[in-house]
Amino acid sequence: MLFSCKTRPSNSNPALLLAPWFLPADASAHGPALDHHLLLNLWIALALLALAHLLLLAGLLARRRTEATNLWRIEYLPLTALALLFAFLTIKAERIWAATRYTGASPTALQVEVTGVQFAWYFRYPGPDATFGITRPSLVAPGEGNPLGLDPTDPHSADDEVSSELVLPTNREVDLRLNAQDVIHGLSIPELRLKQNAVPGQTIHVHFTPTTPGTYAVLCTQLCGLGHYRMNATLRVLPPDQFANWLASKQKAATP
Ligand SMILES: [Cu+2]
Repeated sequence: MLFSCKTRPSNSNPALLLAPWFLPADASAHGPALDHHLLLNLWIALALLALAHLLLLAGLLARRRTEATNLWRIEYLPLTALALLFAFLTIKAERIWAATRYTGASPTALQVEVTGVQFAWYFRYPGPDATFGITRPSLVAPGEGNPLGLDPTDPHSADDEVSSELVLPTNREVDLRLNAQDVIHGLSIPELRLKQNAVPGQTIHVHFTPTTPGTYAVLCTQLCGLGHYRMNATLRVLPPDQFANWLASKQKAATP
């Protein structure tokens, strides 16, 4: 299935051939800081490239000198400055990234479980009891409508909602817990500036706040098997009232 993604231009407009040169639209609260840091890295790399060529030219034109004191000035000082610059960029990048990964979500964040399986994504909402029901690998039966192996004897699983599309409200923090059933999959939502592997046997949390309503592609970025190319899903970011209506309609449909 091909996605229609609001933020990605269609190929029918020749003026948009340059579109791949730009970043996708930003739809999450942490995105602008990441974009800013990426641009800072690119500008610094460009400046260093220009400086290196100027120094190379100056070195070719200058008369050759062999004094040992020059070694500090032309070699060790720039090396030290570069090491400090790259350390600063790395620490800043790590902090921006860690904010979505290691700091922990607020207790009021919306809980959503994401499971990667060859070759689909499933999204589970805990329901009114706010607790995910137990899943068992032996109960996994996609053909019978139980792709995650929900245990029907666990009372918490009765109100769990499993969906093949990810639907989230705007301006509310989301705590995603990532699982994989078989091999390593890579959850990627470019517009949310989100990319995290889903690893079998582990539950990995990432948290973020969607800001812009729209329809976005959910991709798999790990080569996870022959059907990897078709492992994708849709994310819909809705205003809070529309999200509440969507969730209520899912729950109503599930009630016998
Ligand atoms: Cu995959």
